[in-house]
Amino acid sequence: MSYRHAPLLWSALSVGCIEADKSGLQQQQEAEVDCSKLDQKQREAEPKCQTLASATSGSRLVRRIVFTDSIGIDDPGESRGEGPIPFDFLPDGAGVAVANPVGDTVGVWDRDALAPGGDEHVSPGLLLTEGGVALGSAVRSTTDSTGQNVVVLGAPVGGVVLVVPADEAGSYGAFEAASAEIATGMGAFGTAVAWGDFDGDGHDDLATTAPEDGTDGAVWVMAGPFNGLVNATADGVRIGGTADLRPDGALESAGDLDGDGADELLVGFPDAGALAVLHGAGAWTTGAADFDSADAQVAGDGDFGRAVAVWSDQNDDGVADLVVGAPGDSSRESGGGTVWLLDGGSVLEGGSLSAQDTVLARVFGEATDAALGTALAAGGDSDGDGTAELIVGAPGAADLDDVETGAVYTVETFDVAGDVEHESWVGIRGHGVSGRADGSQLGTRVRGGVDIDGDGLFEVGAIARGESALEVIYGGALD
Ligand SMILES: [Ca+2]
Ligand SMILES: [Ca+2]
Ligand SMILES: [Ca+2]
Ligand SMILES: [Ca+2]
Repeated sequence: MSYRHAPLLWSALSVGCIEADKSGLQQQQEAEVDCSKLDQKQREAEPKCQTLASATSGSRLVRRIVFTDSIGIDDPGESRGEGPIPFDFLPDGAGVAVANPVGDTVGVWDRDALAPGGDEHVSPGLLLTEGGVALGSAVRSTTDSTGQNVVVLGAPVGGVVLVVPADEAGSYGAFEAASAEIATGMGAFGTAVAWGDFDGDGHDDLATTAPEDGTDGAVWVMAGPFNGLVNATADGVRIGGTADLRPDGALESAGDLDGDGADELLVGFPDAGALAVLHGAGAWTTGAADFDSADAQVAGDGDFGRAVAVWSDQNDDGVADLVVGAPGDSSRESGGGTVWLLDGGSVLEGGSLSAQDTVLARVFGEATDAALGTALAAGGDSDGDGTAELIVGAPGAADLDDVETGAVYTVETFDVAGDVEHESWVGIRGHGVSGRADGSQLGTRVRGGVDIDGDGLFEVGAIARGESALEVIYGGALD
């Protein structure tokens, strides 16, 4: 592989190291500040009002892949409609799987195709197709509990989830090789998928949303291991939505937050503005349930629950903390969006909570319609300082010239204060990358946590929806 620095592929890296002055911060928390009455310069000087827009510059290696007819469509813009571009990196940084659900195709690119510095088109090494099922509406790649690498694909028009294993050469074969086809055939089953050991028996299980199942939607949970056809209706467990809680957003395994050996499940309800937390090995893993019996419900505003991620323990209480995106939130800028950092320990205690009850920090999008928090992912350490980062997408964010390119941020930490005034934003350290052009919508989807080139620094992947492109931003030093 050849490596070269990308020559100003990014118009500007729009977000820089923002380090809140903590002594100043504490003073600021004593006084009320109305950020909406300050201009941009005043806000940037005011810790309580800082957003992700403060600037520096830098460069990292990047690789862009633009999706053309080689993944089964003639006109990427037209054929994709307005739909998303789901993707996931393959385990061990072996490549990436990117879906076009409108075209019923999933392309798989291997590591070599992602060599940094390039901008030329590369066809996927493998193309998976299955007509008429909205293949790849959800894409999740993982290593299962037996050590097998799998790609899990949701196909909600077909009401099916496919589990496709890697062969001995590490390639993902045709669907004939799918180790499992898990289906109800209805209700948009397969719209979002999560993978974890929810019942705590040592085998990975599958959860999927079915937002059109019945009146109020549902989440289905199927116990692994999987082999062949699985009839979810007969062998799965249904968690029914309610009139207030229709599962139409994020679905993630939280990992084992409480250390009892079973993974917790996080379910987002952005239409309602809520997040449900179901403790692993709960009654919902063996029998029908509904979300009124969730261990915890956290309520927020502005599409709260559109995206969710588990981050490292930010307040040093021994419990990993949760990050929830509310990309439609307008509490600071109209449609600017908000990312909430919630105290995982408080959420584990359970009950009916508001986001404010459990907040450690929150960050506001810096511009109208920035939609900060549209996508979230826990990343690895991309700059080599030893701390893993959180990846945040804001597809409507503006760059330093106020061009709405979208942006993706790698957040080192929110500066969590012991006694947080919930209305204040308490500082952040992070970096950002802007999209290439007006309307790029960089940050529509984000993933991370893989080291593709093996240099020990982790890469960040982000969809630029407006360009029908994936940008892979390689880990490296920042200027
Ligand atoms: Ca299990
Ligand atoms: Ca647990
Ligand atoms: Ca914590
Ligand atoms: Ca790397």
